[in-house]
Amino acid sequence: MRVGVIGAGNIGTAHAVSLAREVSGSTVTAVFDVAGERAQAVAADLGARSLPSAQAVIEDESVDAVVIASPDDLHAEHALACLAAGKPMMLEKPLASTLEDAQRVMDAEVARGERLIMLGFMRRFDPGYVALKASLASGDVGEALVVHNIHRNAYAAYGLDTTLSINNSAVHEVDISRWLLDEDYAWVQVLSGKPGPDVPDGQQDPLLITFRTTSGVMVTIEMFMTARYGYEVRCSVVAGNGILDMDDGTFVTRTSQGSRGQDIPELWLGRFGEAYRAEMQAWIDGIRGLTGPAGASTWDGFMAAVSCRAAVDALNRGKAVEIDVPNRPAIYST
Ligand code: ISE
Repeated sequence: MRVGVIGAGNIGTAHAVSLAREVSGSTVTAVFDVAGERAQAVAADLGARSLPSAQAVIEDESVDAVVIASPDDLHAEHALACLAAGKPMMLEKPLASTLEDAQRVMDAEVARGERLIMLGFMRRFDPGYVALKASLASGDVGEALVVHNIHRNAYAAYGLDTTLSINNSAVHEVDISRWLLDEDYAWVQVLSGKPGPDVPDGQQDPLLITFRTTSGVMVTIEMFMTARYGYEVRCSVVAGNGILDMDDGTFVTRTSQGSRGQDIPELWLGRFGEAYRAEMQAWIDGIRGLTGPAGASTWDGFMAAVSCRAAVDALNRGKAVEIDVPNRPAIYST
């Protein structure tokens, strides 16, 4: 698969390098970024061409498939252009920056009648979450009653904006808990309280978000964007017959000089490196026809957008909000 990459920031560059050097069955042939020198540097490093626009990448004859790692508010525009060109894409999360745009992208894919989008919810490929889902599915601890999530960033990489904390960050927990439990949300409430020391006036951080699923499982998310000390993601499931805590295989405990400790990453690339690599391999295998569709679909991205919109409403209105689950279009039934 000859892949074109739109967006050569941290994550776009990581995907490009992984596709060129680690994933089997793919090469990178074209790169675009608004910062032209960055695109040129990545392209030169990987033996690709740097092109003058996102559209040029999408239309280029040397591009069979596209990675979209542009800013969130351009996801819909770039996804719609790829759909129009009939090219498969790995679209970074979230599906779009608004629910209305998410709906437009899903409608366009449904109108085409074929699934071309894999959404970048990489945690579905993280060994920790995969093991957690397998343990839960084995039935050993019984039925899930509560899922507790913790998601902390050392600092808000895109500036602290409470809506973005939900739509760009907590969206990961919204998706992964829905995937773990295999059900949708029916209800959400959001609390904020005393702000952390780095929180500007008018913004709220940390947030405590609670969803209830259609069968009644409670899902809690502590979303703390300005935790200072490092990047940390945790998940525990409280079930009827036991507890599952996700181990974080990335850390080594070092005991020396009378103390015991672990290094923790500053950013998500350090924590989820293997998940990103596995996600890219699954995407390439899927579009080469070696496996079926992999990872999160447009429907999963749309349901995450519906759920995040309800959470933002709940925060702004200061009360719980009910969530209506729309009908799932037939192309997403498998
Ligand atoms: C960022 O965009 C990501 O996707 C990271 O995985 C997440 O942890 C971070 O909070 C987001 O800002």
